[in-house]
Amino acid sequence: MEALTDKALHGLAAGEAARPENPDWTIDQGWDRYTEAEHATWKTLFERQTRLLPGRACDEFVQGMRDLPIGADRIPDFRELSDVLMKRTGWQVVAVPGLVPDDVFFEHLANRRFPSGNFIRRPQELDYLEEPDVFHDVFGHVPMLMSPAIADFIQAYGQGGLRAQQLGCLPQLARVYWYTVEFGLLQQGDGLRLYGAGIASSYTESQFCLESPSPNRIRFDLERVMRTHYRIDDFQESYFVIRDLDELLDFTRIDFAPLYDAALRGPELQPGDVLAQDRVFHRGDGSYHRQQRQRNAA
Ligand code: HBI
Ligand code: FE
Repeated sequence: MEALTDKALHGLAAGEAARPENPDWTIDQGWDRYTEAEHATWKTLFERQTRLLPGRACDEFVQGMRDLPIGADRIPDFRELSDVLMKRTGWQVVAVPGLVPDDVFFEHLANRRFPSGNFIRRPQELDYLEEPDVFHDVFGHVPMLMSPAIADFIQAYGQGGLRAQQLGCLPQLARVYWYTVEFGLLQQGDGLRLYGAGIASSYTESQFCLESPSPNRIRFDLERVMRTHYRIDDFQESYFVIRDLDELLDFTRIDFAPLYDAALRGPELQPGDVLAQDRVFHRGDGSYHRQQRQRNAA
């Protein structure tokens, strides 16, 4: 009974019948079809998130946002975003209905096309949804695609993803994406800042990731991150910190295959684990997730 679950499903989650005609899963954004209510939802999200980002988002994010045609009043038009992105880093934004199959996702990224959900979340789910909508994809990801380092890194992830699938190491590579592009922190002159799209587009987690005493903040190490499970249902228990965005460029040059071997040999780590060899910026007290576990047990 659909009414009982009250879940709107998109993309891959909506089932085979919802699969678009195009084999690459792209659709028309349908910009003219957004309703006033949908533009208003965008505005609510945009305004409250924009207030939070000074002092939290890294300089590249703020600058990217400033240089793009992204504002409060309307959901951005992907054609206008692509015009600006193309000139800066050679990327485009293409519309998809939501999550797409892994190989389709990688193929787009390898060709510098960023697949963005065209739908927007409903007012009753402003704070959390698992599916990537236009607010997460455009507000969270597109400003960072103005950075040459991230632009090259995400393309390399797409190329690496196709290879990792063949090698059977997709989980290991997906963790790298998760702990960088989605939930990454970096060191800036004046302290830690966020650059990951999952946190940049989240009202609650953009505060939690930097200010809560609960999560670990640990210096990024590629092989270590490849072994670390992540959470998709709640705030992260650990965030990984890179020195600056150029550090990501190192990973576009290396051969991942030997690293996969090392990662597969080492033990799998739980999201909250801290190791003796970790360089720890902040050792989390774990209070938030402990409370969550108690609540779930009650
Ligand atoms: N599809 N639209 C979309 N967005 C994603 O972030 C995405 C996806 N399909 C697969 C996927 N991510 C990941 O699970 C891969 O990065 C492994
Ligand atoms: Fe994302």
